[in-house]
Amino acid sequence: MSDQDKKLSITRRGLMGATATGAALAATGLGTTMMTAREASAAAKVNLEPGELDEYYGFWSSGQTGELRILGVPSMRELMRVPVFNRCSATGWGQTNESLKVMTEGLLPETKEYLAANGKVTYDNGDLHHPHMSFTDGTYDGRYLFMNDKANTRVARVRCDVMKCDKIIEIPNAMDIHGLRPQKYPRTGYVFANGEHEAPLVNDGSVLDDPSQYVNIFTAIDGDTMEVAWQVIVSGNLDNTDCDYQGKYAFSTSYNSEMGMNLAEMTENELDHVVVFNIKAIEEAIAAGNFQELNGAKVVDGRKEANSQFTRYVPIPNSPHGVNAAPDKKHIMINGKLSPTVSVIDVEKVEALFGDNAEPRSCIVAEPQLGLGPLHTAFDGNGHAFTTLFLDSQVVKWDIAKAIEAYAGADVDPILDKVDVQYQPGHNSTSMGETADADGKWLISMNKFSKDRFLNVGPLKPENEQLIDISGDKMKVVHDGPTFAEPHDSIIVRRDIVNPVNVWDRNDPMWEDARQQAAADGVDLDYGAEEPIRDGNKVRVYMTSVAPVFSMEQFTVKQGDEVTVFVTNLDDVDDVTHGFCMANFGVAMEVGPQATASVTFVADRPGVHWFYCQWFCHALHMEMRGRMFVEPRSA
Ligand code: CUK
Ligand code: CUA
Repeated sequence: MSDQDKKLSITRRGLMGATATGAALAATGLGTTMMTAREASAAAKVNLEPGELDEYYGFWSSGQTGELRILGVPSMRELMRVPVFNRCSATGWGQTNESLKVMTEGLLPETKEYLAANGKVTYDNGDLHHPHMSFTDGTYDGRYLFMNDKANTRVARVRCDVMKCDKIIEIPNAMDIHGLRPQKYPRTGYVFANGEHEAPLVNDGSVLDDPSQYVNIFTAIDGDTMEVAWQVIVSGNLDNTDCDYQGKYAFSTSYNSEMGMNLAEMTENELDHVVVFNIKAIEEAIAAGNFQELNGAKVVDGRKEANSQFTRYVPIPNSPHGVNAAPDKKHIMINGKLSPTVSVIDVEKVEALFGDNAEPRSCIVAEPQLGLGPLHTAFDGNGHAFTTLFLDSQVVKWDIAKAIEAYAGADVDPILDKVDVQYQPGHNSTSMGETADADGKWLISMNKFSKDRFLNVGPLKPENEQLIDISGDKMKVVHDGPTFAEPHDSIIVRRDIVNPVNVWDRNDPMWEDARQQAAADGVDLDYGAEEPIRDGNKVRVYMTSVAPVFSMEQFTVKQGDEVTVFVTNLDDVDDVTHGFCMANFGVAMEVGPQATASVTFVADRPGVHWFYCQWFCHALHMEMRGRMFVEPRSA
């Protein structure tokens, strides 16, 4: 045990005493009893035999890596990485014309200007925290995944049929999108997104030190069109968000109701708040034209002092973090972070908040003391909640009904079990747990630190995601899953809901631009062209690929030409992906079966240059290559 771990475990024991849960200590002791039959079968389910498929898809964020990851649950095998906000060497994401269109078309004009001044067309980093699937009638529908970029204030959408990102938009007026959740009912619908960092509403350099001019922005995005539907100006900053199962309200936590600019100021108040958004009232104001237009967005004022029907501020102790709607369609959990409590909102009591003289905390029906650092709560669908305790390095299982009884004065302890996790958990997620179909099988605890759990790989350690069997009364950690920077959040989706294709549709909208350009050049993408097509100093090369050959063995361009190469993969077979790499030009991309991909570069290096297929496709994959001849400028 390292010194730091000793300190940690001592601290944890010390703190557990302070949380007044003798039962919890007894419960954690159970981890050392002999394996029951149920535990043995859980372990068997985790270790899938070669060739066996997982029961669930896990969709994972990757934090500052900027991509979406797909895992199998319960095996915790990583199945795929889907580039979104990042630049990907393997797929050419951030380099192909198709991906650059997705990455640039939704940027704000001033961002494009800023990037151009720095010789770029798009950002190549992102901070992806919260991936969530679209809903229909309170459960996942397998259409889309939505996710935020905290680093550059964007929201992205991934198509679940092909598992590729098809839309990225930058959110105007807001700063640094953090919490994100899709509307659950009647469908998605809106994607709700929190701006985390407050800033002057007109942020042109004229205001720094006047907090009264700082605002924060809550955004509803239309998940079908990926356009901003409306925005609400709020008081205090915004952290996480979720919404009800009725389609009436969204809820966002604020850890800085003080509008402080440094740590001391931000943590001054004992009470912060959760903002309740009245979706109908906002929609009515928008429909009636009662909004201001700000950078193209329709914005209403929901600040405290505006006293509008758009928002209510419910006081919550202290710097609340996660927001989680329970599958009972009735309760919303607000996780206290600096307070050892989770505040439980009854959605049926929210309407009264918008009446006259309502007591702002009258919607709170429970506030159990769970332990230190409650961050996020997940559910099993059987009336139980599972909350991560960051400081205690534990997950606590508690009974929602008992917590409500205790709040009403009954002498009952809602805490059912605690289990140690390694170490410092942030989000957790349960199988189907953020839908009405929560099935109570698996819980993932996403832990920020792994410390000594894995072979040492140097000062930068992996995180540790632990799989916990929650099918019995006691939780059981059954698997450690090391992972690279930094999965914040995940969802676990039943596999029958997710049905991606094996081969692209030749008419996919992804290469509509390529199709149109080819038509304008009199070329059919399915056949390619014999020779490059010249258009001033722009040259377009159309080739097809069928393992193990490209349709062009060689082509010639002039030094300084802007060359666009289109590759259409005619192979119509599962898993025969080709690639195109133009060596020494920094150009490489993936071309999936029946897909077209294109890339543009300036041919400024005279001589013979090889292009080759960079995705292993055939016994003669090495031979799948050809030459580009660049005639020197003087010739
Ligand atoms: S979150 Cu993003 S900072 Cu989802 Cu608890 Cu951690
Ligand atoms: Cu085609 Cu490798």
